[in-house]
Amino acid sequence: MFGGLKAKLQAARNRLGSSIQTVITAPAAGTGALREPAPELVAVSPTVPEIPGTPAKPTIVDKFKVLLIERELIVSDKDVADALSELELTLLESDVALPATDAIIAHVRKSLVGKHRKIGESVDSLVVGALRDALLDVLGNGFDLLDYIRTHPRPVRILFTGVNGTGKTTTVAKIGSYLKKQGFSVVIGAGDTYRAGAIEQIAVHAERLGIKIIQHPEGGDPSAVLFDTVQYAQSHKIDVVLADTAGRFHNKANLMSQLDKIKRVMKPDLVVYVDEAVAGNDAVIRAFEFDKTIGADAVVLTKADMDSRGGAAISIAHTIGKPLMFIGTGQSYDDITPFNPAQVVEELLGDA
Ligand SMILES: Nc1nc2c(ncn2[C@@H]2O[C@H](COP(=O)(O)OP(=O)(O)O)[C@@H](O)[C@H]2O)c(=O)[nH]1
Ligand SMILES: [Mg+2]
Repeated sequence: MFGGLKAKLQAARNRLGSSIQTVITAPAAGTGALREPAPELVAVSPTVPEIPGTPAKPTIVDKFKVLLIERELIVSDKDVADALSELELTLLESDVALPATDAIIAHVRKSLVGKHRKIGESVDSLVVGALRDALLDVLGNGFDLLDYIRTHPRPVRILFTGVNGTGKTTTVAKIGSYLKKQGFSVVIGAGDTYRAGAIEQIAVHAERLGIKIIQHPEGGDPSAVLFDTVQYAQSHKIDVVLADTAGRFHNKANLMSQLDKIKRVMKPDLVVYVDEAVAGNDAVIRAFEFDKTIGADAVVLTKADMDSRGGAAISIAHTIGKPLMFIGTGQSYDDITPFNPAQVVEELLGDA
């Protein structure tokens, strides 16, 4: 996951670092900024290993990674302009939505431009710190479903929505399995009464997972099935109701009014919008439209295993203002990961 974006961010980080290194080593000229002359800064490269027989020749990247900011460093807008334009392009190419890209660039610029006086900090940690803060800012806080369930009256009712084929039914099964392993009791409502075979599909998952399912015949009213599911949960003291629904587009008025009715009848605590990470910016736009039309409290992005660009995962929370809750990473029940922004940022910016 995020493999492509990670490599690109690494390149952007090196590029930003070397443009700041140029500021440090260049004589104070031109911009009028007060810069420390080179002798005030210590360029040390003790970490570059000596290979016997070959004199170690640190690359420019190695150099700036250990170049320490000893006194005041002043970076101007102009110094990082080219590197920031490259970062912008990198993000857009990775399908990061424009508003999220703009926010990241503005944040990095704000962190880097101006005065820095951090004794002993390396240029690289200055750059990584700027990128980390910018990414954390757009990724938001995530959504801890376990904590939500623990702190809300039972049964917690969760309604899954989205367009066709994005992985709603699979996600309902995966989350059912995840919650069961965490010790919660679960009932699934087979709310896709529309597509042929949909009821059987979710019923097979439920049976494999040992989870109770409530179903009506194909073609029935999904509100009625989900109403029955909630009633079952109430009378059996079940912790969580997971409601599957048929896929639909936000601009199909009749299907959206059906969803509206479902909401009125089952009164979900959470409406979860499911889309696929591989759809990139399209997923972000659809999530935005869905949220506007029917509302969404959190998002799940599936098929992240098939997406190395990572753009949708980076931009969705910032663009629609709703947290990303889980990432789907494959076809097995365990292929689901709670979205943890700090972990994702470490993965993206880590050296490994
Ligand atoms: N690779 C991969 N495939 C997935 C993931 N989630 C769902 N799928 C597959 O996507 C297809 C559609 O899933 P389904 O749950 O039926 O979508 P729905 O129409 O939204 O209910 C199925 O073949 C799933 O196995 C995922 O995280 N990774
Ligand atoms: Mg389905």
